[in-house]
Parts: sequence; structure tokens; C-alpha cells
Amino acid sequence: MHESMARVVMASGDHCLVADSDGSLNRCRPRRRRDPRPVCGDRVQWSADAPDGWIDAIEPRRNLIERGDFRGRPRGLAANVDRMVLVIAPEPAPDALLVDRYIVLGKALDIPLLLWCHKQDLASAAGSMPMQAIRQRCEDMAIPIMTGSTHDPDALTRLEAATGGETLILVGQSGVGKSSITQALVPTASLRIGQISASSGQGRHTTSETTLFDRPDGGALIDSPGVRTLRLDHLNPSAVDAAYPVIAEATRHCRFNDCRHGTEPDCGIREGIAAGCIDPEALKRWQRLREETAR
Ligand SMILES: Nc1nc2c(ncn2[C@@H]2O[C@H](COP(=O)(O)OP(=O)(O)OP(=O)(O)O)[C@@H](O)[C@H]2O)c(=O)[nH]1
Ligand SMILES: [Mg+2]
Ligand SMILES: [Zn+2]
Repeated sequence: MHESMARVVMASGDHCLVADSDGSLNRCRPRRRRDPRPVCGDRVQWSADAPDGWIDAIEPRRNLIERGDFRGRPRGLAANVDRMVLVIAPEPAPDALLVDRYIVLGKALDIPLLLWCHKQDLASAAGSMPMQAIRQRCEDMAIPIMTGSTHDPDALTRLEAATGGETLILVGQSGVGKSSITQALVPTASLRIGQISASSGQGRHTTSETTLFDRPDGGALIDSPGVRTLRLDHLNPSAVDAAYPVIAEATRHCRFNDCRHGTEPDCGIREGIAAGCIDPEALKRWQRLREETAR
């Protein structure tokens, strides 16, 4: 039987679509029920068959991005990603906690982040308070920040140049413009979506499946469905600390190991707030994510 290498461009339920070296799409499923499920971005060995081909093996993953499902169990989103591009926009208003969740995830997996501030053409783009706070937060974490819009080819060219040859995943809230950016960077994307809809038998308007597209100049772009939240139950509290270095350092100055940073004497966190180096809003987000990951 003929076996060949391919990249998973979409995975859904028990089947996935793989793109051959010539770009043709093939519907496949794992050979055995217990085999690991492929995720978008996987490199796989597969065999053609009818009606569906078979996934024979998944190549070792460089990384695997997972998020918690409604019960907090980890679910694979994408593999072999070089960079997460976190897209925010003035509309819909950005969510600081969601941004922090992606910072935690990026740190935990050692995947670099890039903050892309989209819809720059909207009047409120530059000045809006949540945008400013998030930009500052990313600056503090040494996360590169870029600004642009779908109608600004120069900005998109800068994004291309900054990430050339990489496999990017676009993440963020629904409606921020991830698919519009995808269409702008990969002109054949809409054609591809048509092919995918045909082979999976479902049409779509807003993005419903995480989908990989080859970039014209090398590398790939993964467009993902918008999210309201990103559960991180499967990570450790230490992963949360890595995204809040100032807060984590302050807790080392608490007298008690189990300090709750309330009324205890000699609390590093309360001292940090009094000294103005800890933002009480950031502290709330840190506490919330610590609780989520400690369960
Ligand atoms: N003002 C403005 N609107 C934009 C821009 N880019 C996209 N939009 C609009 O924003 C809306 C959402 O765009 P999408 O690209 O579908 O957003 P998305 O992030 O893929 O959304 P989901 O697939 O639901 O996650 C559409 O109505 C776009 O026309 C932009 O640069 N400026
Ligand atoms: Mg979309
Ligand atoms: Zn304390």
C-alpha cells in the first residue's frame, strides 16, 4: 500500500483532512480507535483508501497547544506552532484576563507570542483604555506588539516580514479579524475553505474549525475559531507565576508560606500594592488563574 507524508490542515471528531505535498486534500481517520487523535498542524504518515484514508503515524510533535474543554479536560488545538499571534481590536472590546490566559499558555509551552492590534482604522483604536493596558502588559512581558488593519497592506507586509517562514496560529475573541487577516496573507484561503467545506460536507460563515493554510512565501497560518475564554485547568500554578513575574517575586517576601495576602503581617503582595508596583487588577487575574490551575 502507498504511504506518504502530509500535514493535517483540519481535525474534527474522528476524522481529519491532510494536505499532500502537491496540496491536494484527503479525508483520513486514525487506524485504531485508541490511536492518538491528530490535530491541526500535525505531520503524519497516511495511506490512501476509500471512502477515507488512514493515519498510520503522527510524527513527534515539537509542541502541542491544548485548552480545557467545558469540564477542563485538555483538548488539542494545534501542533508544531512557531508563534501565537494574539489578535485584539477596539471592537469587540478586549478582555485583559483572556490576554493573560494566552500569555500563560505561551510561557508554559515556550511558544513566542506576538500581540497584533487590529482594526487600526477605527477611531477609538489608539486611545481605548483596555487596549492601552494590554499593550503595556505585553510590553512588560517583552512580547512584540504590532498594529494594523485588513486595509493596510504595509502593516500586513510588516507582519509577513517579522514572521517569515513560521507556522503562526491566530488566536483571540470572535470578530477581532483573524479570518480577515488570513485572507489578506493567504489569497487562496477562501478557495481552500470552499474545498474543505465540500469535503467535510458543511458550509460555514464564522470560523468553526481550526484550519491551516500554507503561506505563499513559506510557513503556514492557522486560523482558529474565536473564543470567549481559554480554560487552563490542565496547567500548573507555576505556569501562571511565569506570566506574573513581579507578583510571583512579591510572594517570596510574605512571612508565611500559605499567606493569603489578606490581613497577615509582613505580606509581600500588600507591600507591593502599597508601593505601586503591583496592579490590583492584575493581582485579581493572577489569583483567579492560580485557583483554576490548583484544582
Ligand atoms: N474596521 C475594521 N473591520 C474589520 C477589519 N478586519 C476585519 N474587520 C471586520 O470584522 C468582522 C469580523 O472579522 P473576521 O475576520 O470574521 O473575525 P474573526 O476573528 O475571524 O471571527 P471568528 O471567526 O468568529 O473568530 C468582519 O465584519 C470584518 O469585516 C479591519 O481592519 N477594520
Ligand atoms: Mg474567523
Ligand atoms: Zn502575602
